[in-house]
Amino acid sequence: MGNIDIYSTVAWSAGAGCHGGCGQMLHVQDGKMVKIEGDESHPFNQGRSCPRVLALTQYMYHEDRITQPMKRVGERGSGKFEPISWDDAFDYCEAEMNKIKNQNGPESIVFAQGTGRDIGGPISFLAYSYGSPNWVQLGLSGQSCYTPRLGAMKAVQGDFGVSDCSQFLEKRYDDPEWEVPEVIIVWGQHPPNGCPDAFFGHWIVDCMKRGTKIISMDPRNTWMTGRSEYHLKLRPGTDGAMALGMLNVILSEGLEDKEFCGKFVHGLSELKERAVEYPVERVAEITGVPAEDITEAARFFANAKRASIHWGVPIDMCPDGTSVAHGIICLWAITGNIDIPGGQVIARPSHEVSSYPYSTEALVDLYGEELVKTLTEKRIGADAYKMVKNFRGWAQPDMVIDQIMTGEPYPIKGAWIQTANVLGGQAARANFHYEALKKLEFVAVVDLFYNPTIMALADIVLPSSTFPEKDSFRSWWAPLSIIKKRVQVGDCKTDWEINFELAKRFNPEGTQRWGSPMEYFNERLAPSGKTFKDMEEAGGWLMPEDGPAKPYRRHERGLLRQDGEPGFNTRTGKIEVYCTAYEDWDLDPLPFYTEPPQSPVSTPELHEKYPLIMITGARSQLFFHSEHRGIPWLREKEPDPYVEIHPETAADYDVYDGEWIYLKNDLGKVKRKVMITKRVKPTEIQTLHGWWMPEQEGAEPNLFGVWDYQINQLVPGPQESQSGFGGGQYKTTLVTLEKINEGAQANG
Ligand SMILES: Nc1nc2c(c(=O)[nH]1)N[C@H]1C(S)=C(S)[C@@H](COP(=O)(O)OP(=O)(O)OC[C@H]3O[C@@H](n4cnc5c(=O)[nH]c(N)nc54)[C@H](O)[C@@H]3O)O[C@H]1N2
Ligand SMILES: Nc1nc2c(c(=O)[nH]1)N[C@H]1C(S)=C(S)[C@@H](COP(=O)(O)OP(=O)(O)OC[C@H]3O[C@@H](n4cnc5c(=O)[nH]c(N)nc54)[C@H](O)[C@@H]3O)O[C@H]1N2
Ligand SMILES: [Mo]
Repeated sequence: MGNIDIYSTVAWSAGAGCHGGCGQMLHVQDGKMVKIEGDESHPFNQGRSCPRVLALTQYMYHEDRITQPMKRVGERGSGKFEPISWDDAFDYCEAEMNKIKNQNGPESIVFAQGTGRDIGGPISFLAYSYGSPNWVQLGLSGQSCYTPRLGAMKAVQGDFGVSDCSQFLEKRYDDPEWEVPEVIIVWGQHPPNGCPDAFFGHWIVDCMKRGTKIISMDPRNTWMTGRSEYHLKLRPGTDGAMALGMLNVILSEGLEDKEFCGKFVHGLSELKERAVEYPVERVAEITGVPAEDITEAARFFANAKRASIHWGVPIDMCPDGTSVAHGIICLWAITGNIDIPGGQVIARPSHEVSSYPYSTEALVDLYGEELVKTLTEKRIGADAYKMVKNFRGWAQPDMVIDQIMTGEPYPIKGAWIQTANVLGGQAARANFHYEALKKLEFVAVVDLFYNPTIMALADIVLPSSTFPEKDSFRSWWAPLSIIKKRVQVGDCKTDWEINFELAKRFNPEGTQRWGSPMEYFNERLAPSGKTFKDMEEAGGWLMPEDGPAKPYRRHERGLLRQDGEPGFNTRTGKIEVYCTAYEDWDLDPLPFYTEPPQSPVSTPELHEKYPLIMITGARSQLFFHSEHRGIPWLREKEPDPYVEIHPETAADYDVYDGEWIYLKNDLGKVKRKVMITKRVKPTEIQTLHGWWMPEQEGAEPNLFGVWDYQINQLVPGPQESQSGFGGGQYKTTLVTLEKINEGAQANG
């Protein structure tokens, strides 16, 4: 046995699964990774790791890992695949995709990704090189993951913002410029479990240890809510009303930061008029939270010198998520908590590096004018929703699947699926997605393990790599990091390598200046003044330097606007609580509240039949969405899909702890194991999504048991938001319980 060498890299994508950013030390012996641990010198995680990273050796060298390109040989769904060479695999994809392009046009293939991994760069590179504007988070109803919050921030304040936990400063908590936030509202988030959106969850805990007090906005009891000063247990999906109620308290009591508002807030009087429509008594009735708790929490937040709001995906999953986010932004804006130490800090990519080009000029240069025209003219959803047209560049997921089903206004014939388990976890209306996607002529999936989506649909499967197996880079906020390849497993290639090869075949002219992905990386990294190699030599990461990407008070120093004037990066130069961009997009320029599409209030009859509000997908540390069910160290800690049920509800339905039952509504029924717990209220239940059983038969009709356990069969769609963003009904589905053994409806 050779020596063990220890290398550093940064975790992102396959392996941990997550939104990434943690520095890791890889212990490598004879070309094989034998152990991994957190890198204590890395400012992001400071040595800490999650269970999924710690189990990475089991993931990388798992016997089920796909390590060669596989081509389907039997019928679709038969689960019969045969290994082929990479050359043959690329030739096959090229030929099949060109066939569709010639017959139907390049827009007839959709390029589907999952959540925010290291995929935006490679998948847009391939989609646009091929000529399709239809890059989409396929199945994610309402594109309800961060996009609504990001879109709202961009529109209202011209920039993105996050809770300031010193993450933009190299010395972190020891930096003299940083100040501890007095209060953080943790709103629809469970930071220790998820670390979403380039935010390390334990930063909040680090702040708590230094004195930060927490207000929790969560229908459930969690580790975090138990340590909060205030815990407002609102009814799922009523966050928009809660934000307006708190705005009402602050504005009617004159607790806003008058100096900041006078200088930097546009439309305060209009906001006041809107907030008046939401007196706390009304909000108490909507949300189920006592009026005095709302009032006290609002005062506690507004009276703090430094406060911020850390928010999660349930905000996006509220109907009109972009408006809910708008209301919450108003809270930090009118209290002057933006761009100050310990407040909401403006987040820009370090050194202005991005993994793919955004500007029209750069897009035309790389992909040609024809493609760029289709981004507004043919991209699905751009016509229907001005916000979708003007923000982010993705097709609207609910409309994509409807179009696959109907063929209107033009047919969709193929899908390139990379980093998404559409049928196993991402899509609401899972059965509808199954039916629609079955109609496609060509489906390629790039993944690491067989899953229900591959089994049901794939014509070809291309094996991708985990983060220790790849070269890549990461520019999502700070630090700017490189991901450095240290080992190789089987014949796996990275997403960049796979897409780069095919992109060159489809767009030889636009891509000719790069001979390898590394040459492309160096071009993207250029704004930092460093090459990949330079960064490697400098330790692998760079913290922001003084300028637009580094806090604080950039709005006072004229660092946020193109014209160099003080103020924010909006049309008026102010934070637009009355939002002129929303006005342009035919949306209400002020925050408002909409009741969830299914709820005791909006559908009382349905509620009578299905009296439980089902929250799905409160994150488990052990699994990333539908992943990791086959990793022994992780699965043994959480072997079965359980549903959290309050003791009173369990008694009403006569079910016992550990009993297998069905959760049921008009869309179907799904198996769960009862966990009796006071984590939830009697009126609500909670269960994790993404369940399938890798140990079961994968071929049709079983598809790894997905139809027994996949909760998204019960989640309805499409979204009904006005902006096209937000409103996936993942947290507000109405269901009932049914006993399995007796077959009959339980009482209740
Ligand atoms: N009921 C319910 N459903 C939900 C949610 C919920 O709260 N409730 N949450 C929704 C949200 S917010 C999101 S973002 C979606 C996420 O949905 P997805 O992103 O589709 O989630 P995963 O199950 O992680 O599927 C990712 C697939 O990509 C593969 N993969 C992972 N990393 C890589 C990589 O680096 N390269 C390649 N090629 N493949 C990789 C994995 O093996 C897996 O098969 O799910 C949504 N679904
Ligand atoms: N380990 C792990 N980490 C992950 C993921 C994973 O699957 N596993 N997924 C990643 C992805 S893509 C995302 S989007 C994030 C999501 O992670 P988060 O943004 O934290 O979202 P959730 O875990 O869905 O829910 C967080 C809390 O919100 C509460 N909640 C539910 N409904 C509502 C509501 O209507 N209003 C309010 N205010 N609260 C509500 C839940 O009870 C829960 O405690 O996590 C990311 N990180
Ligand atoms: Mo997400």
